[in-house]
Amino acid sequence: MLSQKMHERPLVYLDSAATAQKPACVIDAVNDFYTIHYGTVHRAVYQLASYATESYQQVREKARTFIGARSANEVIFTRGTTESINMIAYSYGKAFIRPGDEILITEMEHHSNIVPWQIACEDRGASLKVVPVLDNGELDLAAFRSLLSEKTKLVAVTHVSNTLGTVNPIQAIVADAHEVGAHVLVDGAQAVPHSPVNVAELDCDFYAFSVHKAFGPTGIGVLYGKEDLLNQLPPYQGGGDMIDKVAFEKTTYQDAPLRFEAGTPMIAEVIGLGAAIDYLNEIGMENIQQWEHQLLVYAEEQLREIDALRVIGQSKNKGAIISFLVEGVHHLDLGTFLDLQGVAVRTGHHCTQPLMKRFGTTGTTRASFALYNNREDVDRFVSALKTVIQKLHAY
Ligand code: C6P
Repeated sequence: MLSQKMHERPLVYLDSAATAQKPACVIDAVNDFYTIHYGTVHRAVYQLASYATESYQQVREKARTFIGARSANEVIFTRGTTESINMIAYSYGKAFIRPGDEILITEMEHHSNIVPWQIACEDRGASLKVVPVLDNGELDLAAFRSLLSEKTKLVAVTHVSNTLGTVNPIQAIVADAHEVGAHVLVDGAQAVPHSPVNVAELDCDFYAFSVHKAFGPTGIGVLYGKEDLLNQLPPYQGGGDMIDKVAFEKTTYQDAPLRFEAGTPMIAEVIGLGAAIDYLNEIGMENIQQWEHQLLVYAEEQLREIDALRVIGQSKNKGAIISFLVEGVHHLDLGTFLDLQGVAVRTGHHCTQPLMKRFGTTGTTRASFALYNNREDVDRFVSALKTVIQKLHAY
């Protein structure tokens, strides 16, 4: 993938915040599984099915260690961050949210951590409150504290903003929320692939991420939840695997995690997740974090040389994501011309329309880095950007 050419130029892939490229070990693991090991899970006694079930469960344990959960029962496999948040908005909403309650989100949330809560609030007669973002892209923590009250049922907040790169102080947010008796859901989509995450240390109640952004397959995600809390929630979907006993008079359910995994799961995708975790562990999440940080610093240094360019999001604690505007140039034009230079960046609202409104724009150009990027990529990107801006400004 990464050594090919686009429009006859070396590919510079700077869209890992959207989705990450896959290491060979992940592709091989999925391929091997389909080629020689494939079978169903939790449903049969023959050798292939036993092997598949055992492998599937081993990945649950691997994922538990990877995010620092206390028990494998706290790790639910979903289709991704979006499904994880919808699941909690629905099931938690049904169990806990009452008319007059408040759900607190932030202005920097991805649509998938806004819309499910709007739906839940509408269904449950609750109201949605929004923590504002400061000019530098950090959360207004004073406003957050003043919005917290005994009416707050749940705080839903992103760990790292996919648009600004802001790393939020989750531990402090969780501590403040717990003080008023609120639960906390963390959207970890942009954190897990780039830094060590320990849910027990964060003490959050729910944590969601997508595996395709963490170098694994598409269509698979992880939802962490505290075990006692998960077991108080009703199922999100009904079907095979999630039941204890089924009778027409009354059906009883399994405890977490199976309660939330109705139907034949994404077996091969889970196997791919296991390989992705091994790969990340081998490199080391701290090494990855440091590597990406020096790329961020280097890229921001280079970009400062371009007068017409303004970076949106300059928080002190920042992931390797750079959103920017160029005076007199539409982000779509910029993205299109960068592509012709072999540079893949994302343009548009990044599924954060309220945040775009906050910064007075309809979209930005976004370069996002991952462990496979290097300084040469930054140099190519900045040089392409300078060429493109010069061309577009000449029109
Ligand atoms: N952000 C981006 O280009 P899914 O689509 O379920 O895998 O992830 C949704 C999601 C949730 N939260 C955050 C912080 C995210 O960044 C994303 C996905 C991509 O920024 C696609 S819009």
